[in-house]
Amino acid sequence: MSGEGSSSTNNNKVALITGITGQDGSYLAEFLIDKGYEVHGVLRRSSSFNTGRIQHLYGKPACHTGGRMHLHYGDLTDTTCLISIISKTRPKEIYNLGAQSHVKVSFELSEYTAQVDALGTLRLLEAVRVAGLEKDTKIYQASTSELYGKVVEVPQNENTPFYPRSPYACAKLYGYWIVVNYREAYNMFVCNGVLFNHESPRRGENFVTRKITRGVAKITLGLMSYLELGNLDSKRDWGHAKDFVEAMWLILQQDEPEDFVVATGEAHSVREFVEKAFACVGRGVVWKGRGVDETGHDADTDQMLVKVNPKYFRPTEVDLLLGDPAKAKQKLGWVPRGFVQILWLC
Ligand code: NDP
Ligand code: GDR
Repeated sequence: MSGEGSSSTNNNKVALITGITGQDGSYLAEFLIDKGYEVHGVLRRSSSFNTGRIQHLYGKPACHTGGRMHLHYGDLTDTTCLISIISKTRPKEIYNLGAQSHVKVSFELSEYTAQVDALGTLRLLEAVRVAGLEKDTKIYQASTSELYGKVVEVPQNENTPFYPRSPYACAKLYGYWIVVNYREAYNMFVCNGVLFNHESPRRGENFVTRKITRGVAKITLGLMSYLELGNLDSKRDWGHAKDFVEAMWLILQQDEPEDFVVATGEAHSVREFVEKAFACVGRGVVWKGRGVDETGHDADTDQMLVKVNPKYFRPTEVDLLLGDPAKAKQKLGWVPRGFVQILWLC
């Protein structure tokens, strides 16, 4: 697989995506292929198939016979392979989406999360320099609203100070600043997209939106009796992943490298998400009890549908994230969709 080099290295439209098998990577690959790019992706070796989100792309003539999608085994913890892939493919644009991206898991895998999310970003930047491409290659870094953590202002914009609240956010903080530093030190075209939560039917099943929508479906089909959740009162600014990958591309099409907040500008609680998800199958939810004893019941039958389980609480929580996408709207001409559609698309 790694033997497949770039078939059109003089082409300006050659992109490399780390994290191509993830939610965002799969939408971005689709988006770039449709725009005529030759797309290279870094694929982690796994004992079971991890290409489910991009499998359908092989069916596309442009990818299958047109040679527009290539996967290379690699890992953000392996400098040598990054140098090799970048030297061979000579991408004009790199999208660094690869990460251990689960906030709760990062408390258990803190060192690994730092290796991938923090040092992985540094390795990628250095690999571009070692390949001698620092003046030719634009780089997008997947930064996150989790950087704002215990927020110091609402809504959060490009000037809001950071206050990370998890090993994941601390690792991403390093990623953010090393990108800024390489831009200033080496005049590289490297940008942070500070993206707020974005979801889709391809979202990992242990993130709260997919967990809720799948839970509601299973309860409706009689395959599960109730859903167990953690903090019901945290609020997130949820958008759709398809919209957000377009913003990533737009960020790299600007004349100057800059950082952008990408968000919908609307926040909703997990509790509200649960209520709206059950409303989709015609059920109202009535809440009883408080804190760890809180439960949600069917408004008509009193059947218990939701139960709080402290196992899903985080040692330090991020209570409210609400982004101000004014700069992205004004400079990129980027427009997000609303919350109602999101529920349908999850
Ligand atoms: P996913 O968890 O769906 O995808 C993560 C991707 O990274 C997968 O392709 C995964 O591979 C890959 N990956 C994990 N570890 C490594 C590693 N050591 N080396 C190389 N690749 C690795 O995340 P999303 O698509 O949701 O997010 C994309 C990026 O954007 C991430 O960096 C995330 O932190 C960031 N982000 C996401 C937001 C969101 O709401 N979705 C918001 C803000 C930022 P595999 O498939 O093999 O596991
Ligand atoms: P988040 O997403 O931590 O914001 O990170 P997640 O969906 O995991 O949590 C959102 C909020 O829901 C609360 N919650 C639960 N979360 C999960 N996963 N499972 C539960 O059972 C549950 N119950 C309540 C959480 O406490 C939290 O407040 C995502 C990731 O994609 C990051 O990579 C990205 O950087 C940020 O979004 C922006």
